[in-house]
Amino acid sequence: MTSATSRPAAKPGAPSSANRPKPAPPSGAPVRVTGAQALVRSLEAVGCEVVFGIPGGTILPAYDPLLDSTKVRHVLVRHEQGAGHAATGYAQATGKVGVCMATSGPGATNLVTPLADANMDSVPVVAITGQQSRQLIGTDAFQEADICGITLPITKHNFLVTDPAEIPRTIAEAFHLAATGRPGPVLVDIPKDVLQETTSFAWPPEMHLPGYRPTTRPHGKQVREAAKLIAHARRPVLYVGGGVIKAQASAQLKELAELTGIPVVTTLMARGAFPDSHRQHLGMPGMHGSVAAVGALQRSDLLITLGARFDDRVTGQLASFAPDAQVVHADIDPAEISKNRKADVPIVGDCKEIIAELVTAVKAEQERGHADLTAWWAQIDGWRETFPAGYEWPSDGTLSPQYVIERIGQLVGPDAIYTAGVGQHQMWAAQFIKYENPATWINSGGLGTMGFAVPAAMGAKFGKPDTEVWAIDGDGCFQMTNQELATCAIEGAPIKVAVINNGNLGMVRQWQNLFYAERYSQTDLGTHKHRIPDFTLLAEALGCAGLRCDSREGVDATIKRAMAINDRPVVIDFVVGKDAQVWPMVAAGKGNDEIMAARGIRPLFDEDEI
Ligand SMILES: Cc1cc2nc3c(=O)[nH]c(=O)nc-3n(C[C@H](O)[C@H](O)[C@H](O)COP(=O)(O)OP(=O)(O)OC[C@H]3O[C@@H](n4cnc5c(N)ncnc54)[C@H](O)[C@@H]3O)c2cc1C
Ligand SMILES: Cc1ncc(C[n+]2csc(CCOP(=O)(O)OP(=O)(O)O)c2C)c(N)n1
Repeated sequence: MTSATSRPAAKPGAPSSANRPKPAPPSGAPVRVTGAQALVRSLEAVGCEVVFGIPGGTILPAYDPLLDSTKVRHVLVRHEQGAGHAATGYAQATGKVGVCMATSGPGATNLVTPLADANMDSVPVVAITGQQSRQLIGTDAFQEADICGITLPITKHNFLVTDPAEIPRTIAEAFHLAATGRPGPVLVDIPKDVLQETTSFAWPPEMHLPGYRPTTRPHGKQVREAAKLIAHARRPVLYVGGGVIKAQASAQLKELAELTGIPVVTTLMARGAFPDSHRQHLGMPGMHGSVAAVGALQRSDLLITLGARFDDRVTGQLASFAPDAQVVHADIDPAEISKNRKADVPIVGDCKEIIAELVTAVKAEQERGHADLTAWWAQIDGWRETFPAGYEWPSDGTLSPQYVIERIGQLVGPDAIYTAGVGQHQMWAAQFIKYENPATWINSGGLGTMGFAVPAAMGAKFGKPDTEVWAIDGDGCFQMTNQELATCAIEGAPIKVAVINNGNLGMVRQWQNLFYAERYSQTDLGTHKHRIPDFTLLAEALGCAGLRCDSREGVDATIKRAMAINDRPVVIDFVVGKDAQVWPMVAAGKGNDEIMAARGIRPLFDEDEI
């Protein structure tokens, strides 16, 4: 939980200039407007460019003035879950706040999954929901749901607005809360009669967020302590997380890494924060991480943890994780520090500022000498040589899913944005596409939300219309949210979707293969046997181009055909084998020492190797 998760303060406090939103038009003397008009004007004033949503009874008053806005574009999605993930994709691609809107009751509850998803992955999203009129709240009125109560544990903050005069301030605060400190989702619930009532509107409003002062500048003493450890550690690792991308600190990270020569690992949420082509990059740690990344963390004597949160998919069994390592932990959210692993040197602040200050402090420390990392690199290079990333071609002659994903990465290149669903295809997209730039890999890490890829790609495309956007999806995931392709086709978002169609809920099947004696309970989707649905026909029906490929020879030509179609979205049905597995793997609940480089090889690390 973030430290900022609390109910809004009831009493106004003294506004601070740091808290005040940047002045933006319209400004000047108050004007008489409806609450709905105040909402749209406020969205314009905070710089909101696009809202993903669906109208309905209680939010309808807001949709009327939205029709006249020349600054805010509304994208009519097909399902509110799509609106929420699109807002997340937009936010992850642009670094700005993503916005979604829904009516009360089912519209609002359909946003619950994307809000939980954004909360887990620290994504700045503002959700605006209609609510039943004030006098009906608590009466089980039509489409009434206590969305503030429901989303309290899965938002950074939420508001129920009971006075139309409060709308500008609430929107300003919602955007400020979503984007600052540890980013996260904020929900603003507005009763219908509050939207209809007349009020006066003036911008900028004064914000009242007493107690909300995220620390961005690190403490100098802690930075110097960390620098001392960094300069003298013999087996250090830069353990880089999604916070480095949120802080837009890739340049600072590269400087620190090159200054110290320390190996770098990037979590699933940090792929792209450090170039994959860089010699010091060992890849992803964790359950499906590279052997070198897992090994380096495990044998490290110092983890320099930057915007990462010691997630269980990374640590494996916590008690045996990196047993000899001291820990420097830098995070903007103090609640993360020592949450899972005790920090020896905690540093609270923004990663950009922290890393920049670390560079200065390490330079000063290095003048007094520093450790030789030659032996450490020799050990790491040994792992890299013995266990390079790779995969075997299926023996039954079917198409290799890893090959398809690898070729997409190679042909489309590192300037594109890639999104993924959840499952085997997601892990292969993390392993076999080479990321060189931050914010080019967008996925659902913390919640692991199937169906994320297509709507997130749609949101990313609206945020970055000139960038090629590819959704790498599974056939299971695709069947959860593919209807947003109709939105993409109608609204002009020509994304590409590569459905890695193995006919199965592949990741679950892999676990059944390994841990449930090959008893495949309810994981065969039947798509291979019956071609139901036929993804190419479905694509055409949704206004997209539909392509199919089931042979190695056809892969490059099909990807190139898709790249050449830019007047509508493209769906490629890549029919692949069902038996491919994601390797390496640390089984759930096991220690990282038991990493399996491939089936049957365990444990990897012997005592005498330490
Ligand atoms: C099927 C599946 C398999 C997975 N396997 C793996 C795996 O093998 N390896 C792996 O790494 N993950 C894996 N994951 C993802 C995993 O569940 C976690 O989502 C992920 O490891 C968390 O990444 P992170 O530690 O970088 O934290 P994030 O969730 O990205 O959190 C970012 C941290 O940075 C902080 N922060 C935010 N902004 C700033 C700022 N400006 N300055 C400083 N700090 C900031 C936040 O407070 C937070 O603590 C898997 C997920 C799925 C669905
Ligand atoms: C909404 C949701 N339901 C269930 C799961 C559990 N789950 C994780 S991966 C997976 C299978 C995904 O199948 P598919 O999309 O075909 O991808 P593949 O693993 O085959 O690449 C399932 C069911 C989940 N993560 N999210």
